[in-house]
Amino acid sequence: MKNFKQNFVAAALSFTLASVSGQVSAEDSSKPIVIPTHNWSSQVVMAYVIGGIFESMGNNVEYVPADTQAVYEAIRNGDVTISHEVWQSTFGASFYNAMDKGGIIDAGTHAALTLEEMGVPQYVIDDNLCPGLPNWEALANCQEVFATADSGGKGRWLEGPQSWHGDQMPERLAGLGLDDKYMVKFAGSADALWAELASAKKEGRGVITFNWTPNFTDAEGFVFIEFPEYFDGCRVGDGGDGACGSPKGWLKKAANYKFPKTHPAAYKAFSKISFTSTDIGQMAALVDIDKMSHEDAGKAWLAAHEDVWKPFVE
Ligand code: TMO
Repeated sequence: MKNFKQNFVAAALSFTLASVSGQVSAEDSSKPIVIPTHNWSSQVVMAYVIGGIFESMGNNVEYVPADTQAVYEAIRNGDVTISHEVWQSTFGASFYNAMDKGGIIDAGTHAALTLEEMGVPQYVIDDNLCPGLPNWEALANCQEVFATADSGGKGRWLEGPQSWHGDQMPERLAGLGLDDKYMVKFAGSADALWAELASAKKEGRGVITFNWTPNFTDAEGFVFIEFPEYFDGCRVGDGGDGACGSPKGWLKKAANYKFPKTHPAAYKAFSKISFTSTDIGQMAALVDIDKMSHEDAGKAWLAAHEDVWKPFVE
């Protein structure tokens, strides 16, 4: 017994020394890392960027289209491995709800700061189409500037797909006392937002759409409306009256809790990945301005920006 114990201790000690000197490191599993794709451009391009980074390390990856809110539950139970764009305003609650249930981990925060908010193109401000903007109170006096054929005489807010925020924007209009003057229309896709911005610009007319930064629209100029400041609990879904804007937020990465164990090298790289507003704006622009496919855009971005991503795999 004594000999066995001594041998065991000696073996454990040499194992520890080997680890410390870097001779032992676990191999990543050959099982695919499952990366979700959603319905806005930077997210899909970044899926291929991060998938390409994992492949450059010898890993296998798989892409699955996923619901933008339900994906956190899918990560928690292991059907999906990561999320690489967790936007605070839109997905913070679903992310932390999943964390409360157990199985999803915070894999770090991108350098980019984010805002997801209703706003107007730069020319609406420059041409003074609604005096007082971007202060939200100016909206009360110019609903006709933002009226459209389908808005019943009210001003129209073109919100993103309803799968992103549910009834948050109609609730906000009510909370602000603007619901007698404005209505919300949900766009069927992000592309419908860009099509409406393009046609309004061509006609020189006022338009209010949901948008976000970082995005390809940063380059041209998009002005977010300034609403009463966000605080935890101000939204109707969180018990408030909804009369607040969106938080100036973070952009996080999330992973299934087993990912660091099954794919230690890929997880290490993923934990280091941090994209800036410039990086993310470029990824969106390759699709929304240059009209590349998401997959080609991911490859093109990787080829042009090795200086950005190679340090993540070192
Ligand atoms: C989550 N999004 C960037 C579309 O606001």
